[in-house]
Amino acid sequence: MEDRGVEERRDAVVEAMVHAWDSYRNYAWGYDELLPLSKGGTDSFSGIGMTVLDALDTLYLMGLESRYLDGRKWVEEELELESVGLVSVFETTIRGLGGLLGAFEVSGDELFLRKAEELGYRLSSAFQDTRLPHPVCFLSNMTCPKTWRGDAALLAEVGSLQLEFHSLSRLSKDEYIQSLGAKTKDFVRCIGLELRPEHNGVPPTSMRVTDGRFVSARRTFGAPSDSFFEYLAKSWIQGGKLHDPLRDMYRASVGGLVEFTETIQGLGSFVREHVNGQYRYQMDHFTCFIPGMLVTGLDAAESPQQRKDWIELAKNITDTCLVFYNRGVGGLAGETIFASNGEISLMHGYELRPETIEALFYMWRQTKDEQYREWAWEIFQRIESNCRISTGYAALEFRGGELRKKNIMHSFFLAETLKYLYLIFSDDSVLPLDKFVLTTEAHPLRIDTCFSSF
Ligand code: DMJ
Repeated sequence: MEDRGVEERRDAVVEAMVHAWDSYRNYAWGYDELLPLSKGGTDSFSGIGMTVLDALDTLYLMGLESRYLDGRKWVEEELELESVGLVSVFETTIRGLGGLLGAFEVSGDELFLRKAEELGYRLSSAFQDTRLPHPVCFLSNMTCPKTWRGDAALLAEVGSLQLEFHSLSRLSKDEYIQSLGAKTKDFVRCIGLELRPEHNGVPPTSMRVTDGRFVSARRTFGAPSDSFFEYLAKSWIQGGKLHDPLRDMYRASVGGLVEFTETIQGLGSFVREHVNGQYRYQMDHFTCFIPGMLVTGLDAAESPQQRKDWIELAKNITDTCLVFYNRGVGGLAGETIFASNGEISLMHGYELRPETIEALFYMWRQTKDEQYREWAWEIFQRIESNCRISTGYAALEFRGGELRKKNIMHSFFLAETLKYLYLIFSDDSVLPLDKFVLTTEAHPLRIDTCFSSF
């Protein structure tokens, strides 16, 4: 028998999704994201309807059928990729392509696969003439201009496209589309070739797309590198745990993570950055993706002892992320935490981000310790009381000594934050982790056990 309290909590999360979606539907339909304060929409991703694409699989999983069908209809009748301008290849892959593929995986509806093929095809202009992918391209005419960074791109941009493109290649019957997954895995191999022993498995934050050379002296597990590490583990799992070099790259990066992590009084396991030969005591909220990554990648451990160590590290970093919340104004965490000479300073505010809730979800699945559900519920209630307004959910900033609402509801709030909350109060049979791998945007992609890759 299911615990009544859990069922009620899950229903409350579903109601929050209804409120977020209906607000977007009422005030920002077809725009990329909702502006909850001004009751309008913004095309923060060049007008691809990002919130629709990002939210589809969450709506489906929650059983919100009429809303899901409304989103489906929009994809069928309104999504015109040929008229979308300049996009970030990374954001469009993880949110848009991942969203369409996740919707296909949960529903089996071929419409989403057809649209994913078209989007994957248009994005593939980024892969044509350089060693690493261009970071931005026009979907309309499939050209890729330089950015203000010139030939440089960021680690997550070039090294975390492979989960989505691997799935697309596997599902498509088109020969060209089938070739794209391998290309995105080649990018990761290229990054691996540039690594030196002194990097300790942790590449610098940026590299030249022309020749793959590193062009930064900063190394971090936070932005803009985070999902690179996550995708090492997850693409090894997605490919049936068959490709040893990928597993070895992942293991090496966790070795680096151990070096980067220091215990700090009052904070616990703090994941530092490395800049110009020195550690810097700065940890992003983004970094709270690490416990989920560690739990997902446990089978890559070299020994039972290492497995235990990784679980312990995951637990400790989750605890640190909770400290960020408990010490933040309103009980929510801002973007970055600094620690120096025994002093700790937190940025206050909250961007509706999922990473700590994601950590709680994976720790719950791994340990079945009820405490993780309790913490998730606590954070959900803080979101409800601080971020919810009659026209949606608003991110928060700390200005003039108080928390103020910001005029944005990010699409990842529907794709990730509310999905992880729903999953934590659901049975493990909803998205079983031996059958699905969740992308960095929490879109479920099926693990293929008889498909050797990389
Ligand atoms: C999401 O879009 C993805 O998780 C991405 O990898 C980085 N973080 C944002 C949400 O915080």
